[in-house]
Amino acid sequence: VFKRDSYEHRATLTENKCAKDLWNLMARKKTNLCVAADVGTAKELIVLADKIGPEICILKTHCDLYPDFDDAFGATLLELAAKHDFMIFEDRKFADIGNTVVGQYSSGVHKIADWSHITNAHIVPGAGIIDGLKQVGLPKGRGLLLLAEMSSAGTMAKGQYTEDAIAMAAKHPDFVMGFISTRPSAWKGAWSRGLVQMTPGVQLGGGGDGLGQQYNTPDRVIKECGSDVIIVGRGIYKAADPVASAAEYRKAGWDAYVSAL
Ligand code: S5P
Repeated sequence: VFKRDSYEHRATLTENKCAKDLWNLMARKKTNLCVAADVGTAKELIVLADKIGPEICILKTHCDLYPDFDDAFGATLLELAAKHDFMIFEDRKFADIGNTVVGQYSSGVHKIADWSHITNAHIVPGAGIIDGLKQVGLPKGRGLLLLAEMSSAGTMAKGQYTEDAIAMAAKHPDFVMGFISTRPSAWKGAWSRGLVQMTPGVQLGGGGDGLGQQYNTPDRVIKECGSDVIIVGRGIYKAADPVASAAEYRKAGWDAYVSAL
């Protein structure tokens, strides 16, 4: 078991507003569950978010999946986030040069920075991607996650690449709020405990999906892999009863956290 500090304590170790808000939200609401709402339409997403909102700390979106995305999308989600006390994470996985991501993050069709508290980026372009996103996001109080590892089979994000992500995060403590990671308990490089570790590839039954996704259980992800937030997609939105399933994942994730304190 990877021993950890409480979420309350970790809130005091970050310089990023979003990370502080998230640590405090998780402690107050007693949930470390992020739902990956990869449903077919914005309409379905909003219905789902209203139903499972009470169980989650974060609603993760892929706004380019929804054919009915419109200008009201962000405001509607922000209302639900306030109603149910959760944060919004647009899983955009930016991967371009600084100048290009400034436009992709702030404007275009989706205007992500206007409604998403959290977004994420690949580090493959180098540090300029963080400078670009920060120019847009920091004045709005947003937070950035770096993809330090991925859950998919054969991922290139390992070893030195992961170490480089840790080093880049350390240079931007005001804006980088944490990582997408799979096994931070095994990381060799030192990283600030104010940073949040979020892990996708979570299902109670384990296994995979035939397209490279690899699943671990919530218990293993929190206790052995050293993560802070479990990201669950199909395990919840494809379940016969998504609300009951979200409650089950929430309990599994929270029990694992409490038992690792
Ligand atoms: O390495 C990663 C990073 C991410 S953000 N592996 C992932 O699966 N994700 C995302 O997590 C992916 O885009 C999807 O939205 C979610 C996993 O969904 P599930 O249905 O497999 O639980």
